[in-house]
Amino acid sequence: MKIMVLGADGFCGWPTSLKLAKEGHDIIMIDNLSRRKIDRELESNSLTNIHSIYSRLKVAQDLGYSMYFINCDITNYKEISSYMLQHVPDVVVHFAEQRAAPYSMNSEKERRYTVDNNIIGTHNVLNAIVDHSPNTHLVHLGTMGVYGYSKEFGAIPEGYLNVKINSTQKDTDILYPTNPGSVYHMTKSIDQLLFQFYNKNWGIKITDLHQGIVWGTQTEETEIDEQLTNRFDYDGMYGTVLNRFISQAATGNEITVYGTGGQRRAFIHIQDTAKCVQLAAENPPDSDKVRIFNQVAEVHSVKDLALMMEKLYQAKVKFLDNPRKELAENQLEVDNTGLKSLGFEPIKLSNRLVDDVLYIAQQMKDNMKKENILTSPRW
Ligand code: NAD
Ligand code: USQ
Repeated sequence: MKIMVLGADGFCGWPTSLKLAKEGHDIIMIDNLSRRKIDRELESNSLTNIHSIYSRLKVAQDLGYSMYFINCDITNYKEISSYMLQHVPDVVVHFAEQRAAPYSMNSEKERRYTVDNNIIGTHNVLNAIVDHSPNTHLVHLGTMGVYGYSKEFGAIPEGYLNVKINSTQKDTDILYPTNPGSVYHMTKSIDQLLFQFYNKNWGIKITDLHQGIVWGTQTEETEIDEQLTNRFDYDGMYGTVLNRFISQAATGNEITVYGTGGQRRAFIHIQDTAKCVQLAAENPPDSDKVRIFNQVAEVHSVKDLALMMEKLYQAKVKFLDNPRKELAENQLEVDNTGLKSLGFEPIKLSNRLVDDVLYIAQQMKDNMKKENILTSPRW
């Protein structure tokens, strides 16, 4: 298939592009390299040494992969629509959004940037598909954060909640009520409404993958050559909790638990991100309803992860005032039967896998800027 990957230079986009290319698909990679620019703006960095998109691409092409890169900002409608018209892809995989909750809550500049970038970008992609490639299947990376993280309505279903209407006593499926915890998560909630409308009105085929927190850094595909190395965020803005804890343990820093650590979240390994996107892309839905899958492997509390670091690596755990407005404790159960029915066999957290990531973090420990560990804004 011809697959256009938006956000193909990012943490999830790069290994997924490689995986899809290895599986024999033709990959048109699109990115405006804004994530690398934000690293410079924050004076932060990936813990791993990442090569330029052009060096990455050259190595991948030498391996025989059909990959091609376009530097394009998807908020520029003229550009993204002209590439859609030129390529008419079978599938568009959309990773190209500002994805850090803390960054999106930093100040009005980042709040507005996140909304402008994410909403305009997603809306442009939908319009480019309607106008130039109406049979394209859009696979979007959403987030578990659109649901909030509670068992208020029972186990979290895949996008739609079955309810009984009091006045009619009839059962119906409604889009799960959104409960975002940051401006970033709010943009993903708005994306959902855009998808419902574009599907209803134009019958666009859409899969929204509500992904949990991704951990790990390398995949089978990025390990092939040093120049294909994937990024590893550890800082207070972009680093996600488990990778932060692993990198903190690897560098002799304290494990930074926010609040009590009673927050339960869903997790998935980066190799599985690539696998799940492949499964969704190769198995398109009907166009009569937006298909929503929960892209998660397992649920853990933040505290349990910290205690695991303490036990495995004798790391010191530090409980800090929580900079975020979130539930101090929550219960969470998530339905992930959709992707499993397509063949997804989740990789679960194991000592061996954590050891692999820890080894990389130890190798790269000189790259860690300690002053960037606690940079989250408070909200
Ligand atoms: P990332 O920041 O590493 O990658 C995003 C990429 O998109 C970057 O390379 C960036 O330059 C590009 N981009 C952003 N705006 C763009 C624009 N307007 N035009 C073109 N390119 C643009 O983030 P990631 O961790 O790879 O996340 C990818 C997607 O997966 C995001 O949409 C995110 O919400 C979702 N997701 C990520 C996680 C996670 O834990 N990393 C979990 C759940 C969902
Ligand atoms: N946390 C700590 N200590 C830290 C960092 C985080 O205790 O040093 C806690 C946070 O308070 C929070 C939890 O860990 O309760 C998760 O935080 P996170 O930064 O790992 O995850 P989050 O902000 O939710 O965002 C990440 C990705 C985002 C994606 C989301 C999936 O950055 O793109 O959408 O995970 S999910 O969380 O399932 O909604």
